[in-house]
Amino acid sequence: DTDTADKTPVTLLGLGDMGTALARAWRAAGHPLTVWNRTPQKAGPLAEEGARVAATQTEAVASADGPVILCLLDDASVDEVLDGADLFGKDLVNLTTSTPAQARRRARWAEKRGARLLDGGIMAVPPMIGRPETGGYILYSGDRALFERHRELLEVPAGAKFVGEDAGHAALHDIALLSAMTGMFAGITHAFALVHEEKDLDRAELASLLVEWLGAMAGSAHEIADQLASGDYTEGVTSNLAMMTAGNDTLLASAEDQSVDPRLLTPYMELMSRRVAQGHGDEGLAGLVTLIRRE
Ligand code: FVH
Repeated sequence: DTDTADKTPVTLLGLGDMGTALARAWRAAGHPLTVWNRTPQKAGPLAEEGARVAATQTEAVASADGPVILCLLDDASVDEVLDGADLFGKDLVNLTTSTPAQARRRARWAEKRGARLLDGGIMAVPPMIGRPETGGYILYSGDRALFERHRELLEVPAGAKFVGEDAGHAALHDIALLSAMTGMFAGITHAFALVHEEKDLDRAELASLLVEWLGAMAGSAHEIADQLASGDYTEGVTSNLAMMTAGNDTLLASAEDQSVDPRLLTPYMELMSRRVAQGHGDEGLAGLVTLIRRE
């Protein structure tokens, strides 16, 4: 790959699995690339592919003519790496996974040092980077002007979605999506446990059915969002809590019959029953949100 004169130069700190994938995507798109990693050996293959390897992180930042991308393990490693670097006038894009509070603190921290900051949450795994057909994307929040200025470059590794000027909002969306995914994985685990001892049951077929069913049911997120927005938790309800709670008994009886511990499901089922006991059996799922909020 060769540099393309009209492409914005990129400086990338952190060459773990994700950092390396990002680096390769920018190189492949012709962006002049400077890299730095704490363990210098990891930069070797990228140097052979045409990247410039900075001797220190401070030198990498000082010489940056374009955005400085951080892709490190965690928020503490960002502190460690940027400690002592002169950030005045620099454009920082932090793709290190952070909590929303850490992202907001980082934005204030950057502002005090005269830098602009975009926070990013990567919704992709390394093999999806640089391959738009896989549907990966990166969520960004913070400095909107910075996002617009570098949009073309940010769209190289994966789709780029700006989710707001509150610096914590990319991380908050990232964590919300990962949390929902965790619940989905719990459900899939329970489903496979139910069939675990069945000799003549095709797991691959069950997997296909799960993918189809979960995809169809995920649309209920829109119903919940509409109900939360209007405050009317009965709005547009297709399956109400009373009906679903009655169905839960069948799910639990089946788990018992199939010798499966139902602990992945019962906390959620208990919330549903509590809401019904409060007299809200005609509602959809939105009311459960209020039950798990800590006042
Ligand atoms: N890999 C993935 O599937 C996920 C997908 C979603 C987003 N994450 C986040 O991306 C960040 C980087 O992840 P990664 O996959 O590149 O992680 P590692 O391969 O473990 O590399 C970690 C890099 O961080 C460097 N590092 C760690 N601690 C320090 C420190 N104290 N000072 C300086 N650098 C540090 C490490 O350096 P080295 O060990 O090679 O010297 C790596 O470059 C992450 O936030 C994920 O949550 C990836």
